Amino acid sequence: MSAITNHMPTAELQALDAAHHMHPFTTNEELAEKGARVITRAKGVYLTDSEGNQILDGMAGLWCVNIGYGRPEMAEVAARQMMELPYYNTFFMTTHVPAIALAQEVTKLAPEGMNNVFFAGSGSEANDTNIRMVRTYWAEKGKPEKTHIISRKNAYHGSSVGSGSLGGMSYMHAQGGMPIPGIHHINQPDWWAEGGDLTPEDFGLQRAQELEAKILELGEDKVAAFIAEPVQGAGGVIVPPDSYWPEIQRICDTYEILLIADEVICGFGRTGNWFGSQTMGIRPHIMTIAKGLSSGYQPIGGSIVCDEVAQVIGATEFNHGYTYSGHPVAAAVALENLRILQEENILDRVRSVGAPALKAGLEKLADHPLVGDVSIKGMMASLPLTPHKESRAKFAADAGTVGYMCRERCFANNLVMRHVGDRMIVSPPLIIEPEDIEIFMRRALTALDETYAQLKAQDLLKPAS
Ligand code: PXG
Repeated sequence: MSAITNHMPTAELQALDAAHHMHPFTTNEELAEKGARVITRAKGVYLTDSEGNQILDGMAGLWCVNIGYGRPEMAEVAARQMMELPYYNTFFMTTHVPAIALAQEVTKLAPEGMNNVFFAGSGSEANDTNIRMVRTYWAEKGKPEKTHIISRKNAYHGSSVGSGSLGGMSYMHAQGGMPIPGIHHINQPDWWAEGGDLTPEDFGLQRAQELEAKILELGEDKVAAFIAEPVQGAGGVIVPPDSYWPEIQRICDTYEILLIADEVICGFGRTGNWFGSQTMGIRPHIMTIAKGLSSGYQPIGGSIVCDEVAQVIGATEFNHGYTYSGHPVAAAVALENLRILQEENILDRVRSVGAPALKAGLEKLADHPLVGDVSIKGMMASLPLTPHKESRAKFAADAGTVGYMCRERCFANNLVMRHVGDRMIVSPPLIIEPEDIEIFMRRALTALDETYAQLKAQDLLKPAS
């Protein structure tokens, strides 16, 4: 594959990038020292950088390019929609065909009784909508004190002030005055890291029962909702023990708490069903969507809302919305994405081919001395790295040191595998073929071997005491 030449030399691009472009979750020092990798194009599951390297994208961008890169139909639909109606809003009693059609299609795929969509431009925006929607719902039901929302530590729900407050990332809360009042975080169901000597089932129950304890502490009449990802994504692909979700569902039902399932990563096939809620057997009142809704080809998100909540919200004027709620080009592109997912039976293929091949490949990697476990649901997985498998030990080095080292070795081997702390994360496009999964595994194994050698050389293979 030859390098793209119709751009400046990489070093110049990197210098300009470092000079003017403020990146999310990045320091200037990193940008100036190493320079960002410049991605110039992509096809299928492969990215091409400005040096012509072909990189296997094991993250589907940021967990979003479910149908893979470079589908011409998506571009054609966008161009056609731009010619016909590039923009109009959905405020003040107006609408347009793409928003109508997408709302209909999304609700056809959603669980029964969830026949309503409020559109946003992203997952963060949609979760901000959810905060206001659940509080407005209870106020309209004559319970204005039901405002508190319970979430989980190490959850990710976005970066805006509202959604970042819902999230449970302490390093995000440390900046910019988060969390906003009325948001509470219970512990996550991460058995591998936090389960100690409990069985996964006992641990899952214990962590679910923290929700009940928090509701009782705050008062049932004060709690509006519980929000959670069916499977935590950015927190490290944490698949809860089987006992966890049934107990959470029981508690939400018992105390009349709205359940918000954040499906931004799990939605649209990632776990093998349309929604992670179906995979985990839960009945949410609201589902947050984004990412896989358009496979990242256009920015779009939203909230799928159950009939009861939508009726109450619609009975008043909900003073909320975004200029780009239901943007016609984004909606048309999302609709085309849903057509491709359905007509090409991509979810069936995930269940019968992709997920089993990914699981088999990762389980082989689990034989590597650094890999502690394989945590997997459908096409999202993580490999916790450890200096000692049997005791599930953490490294003596600062959390994330080893994960970062491994991520760098992956990058050097033309594989995108992100790290969260010392867990390696896998979330490829859903259309990845078994041959590419094999390439993934070969590159990952090389990266793990190189990381191991580096850790040995630097005497970092030590467990935390
Ligand atoms: N909810 C969940 C579950 C997410 O994963 C959001 C909401 C926010 O969506 P927007 O569209 O506002 O970004 C997300 C986003 C990572 C990473 O590195 C994950 C996300 C975003 C950026 C990076 O894992 N998830």
